[in-house]
Amino acid sequence: MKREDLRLYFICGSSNVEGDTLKVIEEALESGVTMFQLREKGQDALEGKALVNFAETIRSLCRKYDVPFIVNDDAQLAERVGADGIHLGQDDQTVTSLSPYFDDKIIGLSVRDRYELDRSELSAVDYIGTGPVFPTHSKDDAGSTIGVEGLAEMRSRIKELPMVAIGGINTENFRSCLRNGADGVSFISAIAEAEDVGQAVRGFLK
Ligand code: TZP
Ligand code: MG
Repeated sequence: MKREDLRLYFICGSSNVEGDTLKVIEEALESGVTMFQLREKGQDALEGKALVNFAETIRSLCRKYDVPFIVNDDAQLAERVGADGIHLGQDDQTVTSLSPYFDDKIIGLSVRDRYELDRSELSAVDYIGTGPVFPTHSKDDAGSTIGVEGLAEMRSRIKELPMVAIGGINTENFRSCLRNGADGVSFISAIAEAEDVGQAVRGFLK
């Protein structure tokens, strides 16, 4: 994985978008996001064959724009659709229990603070996602915010390990994340709920 891939990391599932999710994802890819994660959650989350088809379509879109395609939580799905990587949380399967498929794939892990860091096996991890930095409405159990101070502290502990910031990040506050040790910023709502997706992405790239 290239550290620069984390710069503008878009995370999305069908419940995050009011209209056509695939259209939003393609527009974001076309406009310059550098990494994409499928995070299919919630009451009406796609399942079974519909989820596989959805993931395969997104994988093809990501290939078209040469953007790494990461699947959240579901290693089986990631492997089945030929994803470029997996992102795991502290309550998901451990990074060391992944199949050999992932040996040359990108492995991301959510690590919120030093307590989670202490119990994380980082030897197999390519990057960590740290947050929520700011308040978010996209994850019910996101917990309290860590602020940019939390990012700075994490950076001092992890040394050179790539880190992406997450949670409540928008065009106003993303620079403060980069200034405090994040290699990149990730977001759901700032792009998924934007009136003009292309404009939102370009607002970060400027
Ligand atoms: N993990 C911590 S906060 C969060 C996740 C998945 C949600 C990020 O969404 P948003 O809309 O960018 O705040
Ligand atoms: Mg998870």
